[in-house]
Amino acid sequence: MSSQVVPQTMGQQFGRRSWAEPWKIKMVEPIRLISREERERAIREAGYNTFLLRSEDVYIDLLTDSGTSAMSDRQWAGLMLGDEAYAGSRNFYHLEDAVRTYYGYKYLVPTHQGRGAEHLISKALIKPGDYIPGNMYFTTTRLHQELAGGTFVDVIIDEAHDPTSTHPFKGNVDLDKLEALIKRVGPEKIPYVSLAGTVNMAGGQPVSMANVKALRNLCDRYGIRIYLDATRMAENAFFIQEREDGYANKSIAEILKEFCSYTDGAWMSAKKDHLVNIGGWLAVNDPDVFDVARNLVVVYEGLHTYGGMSGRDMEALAIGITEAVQDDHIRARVGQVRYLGELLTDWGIPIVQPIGGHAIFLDARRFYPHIPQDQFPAQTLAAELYLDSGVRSMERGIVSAGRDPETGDHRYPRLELVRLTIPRRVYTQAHMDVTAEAVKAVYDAREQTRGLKMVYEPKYLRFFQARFERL
Ligand code: PM9
Repeated sequence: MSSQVVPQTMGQQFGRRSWAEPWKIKMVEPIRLISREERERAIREAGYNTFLLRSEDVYIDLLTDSGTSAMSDRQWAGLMLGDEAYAGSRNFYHLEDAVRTYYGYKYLVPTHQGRGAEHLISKALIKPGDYIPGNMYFTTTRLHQELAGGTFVDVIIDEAHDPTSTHPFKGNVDLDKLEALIKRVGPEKIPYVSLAGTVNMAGGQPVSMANVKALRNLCDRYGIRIYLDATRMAENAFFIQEREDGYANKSIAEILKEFCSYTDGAWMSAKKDHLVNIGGWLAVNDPDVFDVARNLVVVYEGLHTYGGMSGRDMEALAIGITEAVQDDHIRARVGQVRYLGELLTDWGIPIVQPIGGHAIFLDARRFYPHIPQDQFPAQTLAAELYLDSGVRSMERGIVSAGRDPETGDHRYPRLELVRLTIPRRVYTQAHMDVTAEAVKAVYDAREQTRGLKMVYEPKYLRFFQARFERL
């Protein structure tokens, strides 16, 4: 696959060298595009929420990259090697080895997926009244911090909230903002810094190695721990290799391990970087934190040698970890995202820049300047895109931000986005072309589009289940 637009003439083609994915396809799953009338019925019945569509009614599914990757033949073979013992499964030890080898942490607690690990770390470390600074909120992460009695404080650099800023490391922590918080509330009220690489809600934007090193120095001065959301850290390592001085000749695996060495532990939604359909983990260096988390896991997830996964899931995950850090895999993965983003940029469609690791984020504010934020422009855009083409995307704006737990008011994030999330090793360049053309068609019809009103709102993580009607 090329990251360039297809050339018009053979002359232009001369000298061109494309790259391609480091795999070939062995098994396929049919997909189909239902008619416009059927899509109209489907999205109305789903309350204009793409999470409530049936997957059979979707043509190209860019809802999420979570649990939607294609496993390799080795991972499928690994499923046959599942040791389904209740306790001490051999696959758990393979997983523990893989996490130690590539992430470097000492102790591992397996969980059924990322939010299981977020629950454990939040419960283990946060006391009511604590503050948890982080480089932009993530929906499930912040909710678990709040449910444990904490308050999340955003300390990401300002550029992250500006979709047009081309800062190469928009995921960086603003150390001045963090130090101001430490001085205001006192370090004893900050159980840890919640650091994510890459930053999902900012557009899949990376954190630099220089930033995590400086963060470590600052936190050491105040005795504060750093826990990493490592969900897309392999992708973060790619951006460091590409953009940061001194890393061009280091492998993704080396960069990943160095980055983790500046942190005290990590939680992981293995459904992303690790190329499996289910799974997660928490890994830490502190034996006391491990002790608490290992005790909590048996209450909420399962025994400490499976944590909600079957033996075969853990085997596929252990293999996925080794595949996830291969340089040619990551290059092709981010390259495919970039291919779609470059097409849209060339056509003048407003997206978050620079193009991130796992998705293209359409800027719904610039798409629909006539739709006020409380009429849900991004939710509207996701519904319109599905209607046009059967492409499923996800709202990442005011609906995802939810309500302030103290005032009960909507939170109004500066970023009002729709995410076109690319599953790993699943779609081809032609699927990206079809998607780009669908976005263009919706963009061309933008002036006629009206917003939505919310008619059902669940208490937690409302974006998953809220329902809307057309205004
Ligand atoms: N992320 C995503 O689609 C899955 C559903 S939430 C909309 O982006 C980070 C950075 C994530 C993440 C999930 C989780 C939670 C933690 N951190 O979904 O519980 O992107 O495995 O992980 C989703 P689980």
